[in-house]
Amino acid sequence: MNNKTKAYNFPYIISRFKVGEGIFDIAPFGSGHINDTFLLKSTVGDDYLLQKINHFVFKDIDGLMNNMVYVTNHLKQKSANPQSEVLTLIECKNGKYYCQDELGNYWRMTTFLHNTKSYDLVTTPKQAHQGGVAFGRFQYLLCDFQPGMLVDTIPNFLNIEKRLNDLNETIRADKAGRVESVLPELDFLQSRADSMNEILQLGKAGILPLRITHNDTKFNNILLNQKDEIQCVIDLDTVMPGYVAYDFGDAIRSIISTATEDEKDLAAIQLNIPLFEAFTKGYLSQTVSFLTEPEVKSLIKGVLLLPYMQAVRFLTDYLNGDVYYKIHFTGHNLQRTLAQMQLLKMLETNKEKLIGIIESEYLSLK
Ligand code: ADP
Ligand code: GN1
Ligand code: MG
Repeated sequence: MNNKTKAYNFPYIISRFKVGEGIFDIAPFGSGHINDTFLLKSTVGDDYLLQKINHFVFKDIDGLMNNMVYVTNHLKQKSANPQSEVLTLIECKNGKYYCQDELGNYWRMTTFLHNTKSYDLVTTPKQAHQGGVAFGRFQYLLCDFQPGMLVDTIPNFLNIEKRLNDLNETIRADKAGRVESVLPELDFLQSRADSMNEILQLGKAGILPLRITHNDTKFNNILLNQKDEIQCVIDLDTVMPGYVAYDFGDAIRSIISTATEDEKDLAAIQLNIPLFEAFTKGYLSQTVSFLTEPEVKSLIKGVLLLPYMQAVRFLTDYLNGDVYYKIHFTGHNLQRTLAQMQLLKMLETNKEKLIGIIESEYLSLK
């Protein structure tokens, strides 16, 4: 056991779930920034994934878990292989799908999907194409879902106006005394603030419809099988009403870059255009039947907005003293900010080329 696993009373936590009397090896798992994830490897039976849900980030755990139950049930009804293609929540002895430990932490468990991989960095067009199919199909399958069933697990999660207001408040408070050191970055973000409002405005004007979207389509939120084919969309914490361009843009943010989201060497952040093409082809193959023309036109806006919004969020957290995202060293959130800004610059330079790719893929499928 390392320090992280020693911190919790796992025998008690596991005993709250309907998983039988197994003996488990427990180890931290994955590279998510929000929840604490552990692999429970059984010496005798099934393996599970146990997660401590970040209660600082998700204030309404009951609402969050109800969303997850509704969404997974809906997806399972439509799947030929519901056990392996959709997350399976394990029920607790209290009849709910989450429980609390003696410290007040919230826990949930899913079956562990074997022989799957998630990637922090995409390297092949096949992976990118499968990512496009995965997130496009996810939106398609949720097209007929009753939006009123879902709560907003984080209100205004991808609302850029709100994110910029938060940044401005954080600058005023300057809790960590770091504002002086990031003035050029603040100028960079401020100079683009107006143009980043377009999706919100089109939404408010009724031109872009709200749909059920994933809202956290970083590539490591899908599991691919050993052949690098899509198996399962995971991390369903933020599935709620949103604009399709958000999902498209956040996936591209994590796919098109030749470096990871926190790359220190900014020169290493280049665009891998074939991966953009492959993702776009996969995504449109699943969504062309329902996307409106304004939505297709909005995709490029999402491609620019999501790295921008991520830079705003990382910088806000840096200025707040690193209270939201997990960090691995002092300055990690600033390094992430700089990498997202660099990616945005590259995307701005190549915007017309990317628009051309979206248009020609769309026309070829329509
Ligand atoms: P976070 O909110 O912290 O990002 P995730 O739900 O994305 O948490 O899980 C973190 C990582 O754990 C994922 O990137 C993936 O590698 C792995 N993972 C999550 N669920 C499963 C599962 N059911 N089976 C196998 N691996 C999983
Ligand atoms: C967080 O949980 P994870 O690591 O998949 C964050 C996303 C960010 C992402 C940046 C609930 O996602 O919004 O885009 O980090 N999730 C939440 O890597 O804030
Ligand atoms: Mg995740």
